[in-house]
Amino acid sequence: MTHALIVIDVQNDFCPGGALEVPQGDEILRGINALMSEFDAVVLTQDWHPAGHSSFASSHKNNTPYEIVTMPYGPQVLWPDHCIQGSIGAQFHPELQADRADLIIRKGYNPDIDSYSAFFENDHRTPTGLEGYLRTRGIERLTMVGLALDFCVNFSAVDAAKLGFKVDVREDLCRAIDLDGSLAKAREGMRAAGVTLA
Ligand code: VGL
Ligand code: ZN
Repeated sequence: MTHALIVIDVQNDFCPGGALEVPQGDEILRGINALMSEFDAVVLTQDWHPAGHSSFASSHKNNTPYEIVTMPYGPQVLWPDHCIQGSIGAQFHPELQADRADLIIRKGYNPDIDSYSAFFENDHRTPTGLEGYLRTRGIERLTMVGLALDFCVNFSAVDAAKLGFKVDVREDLCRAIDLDGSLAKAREGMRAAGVTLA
């Protein structure tokens, strides 16, 4: 079975010292690099927001980071400004072997919709194109690693399973934000969708 490694958002802003740091986000770099040669394909995702993105608390008059607002497409956590297109924070962590990637897929570039998933924006309908790429390459099985386990890895894994891919999440090569129980909820949702947590 053709098997791809999907590396989610291993970018400076999600690592210690970054704008939206995920605790111990940099601990997974060596393990991810070591895994790359075992796969038929390696895909990296890159959170890639325009300045003033609607998911930033700074774009809303009366809100602060980590509050939840209702957007036309549903609830949305408001984040500190992060992964702004072209910024250092949006670059992959310098120790990630990004040269090994067959494809880099960017997401979150639509100013009005966030995109946690590598497959669909947060309206759960607008595709990023990743499904077509994987299918045309004959890829049926995905292993996911990266940041953050309870947001972008979670949404990507659930969407992939719903699309019919066989999905493993290597929890040891992920780190979580864990906002108000989001990690426990994410684990539950991934299991319910048929994702294997290893
Ligand atoms: C992410 C929050 C906002 C992630 C991206 O990569 O998990 N989280 N943007
Ligand atoms: Zn983001």
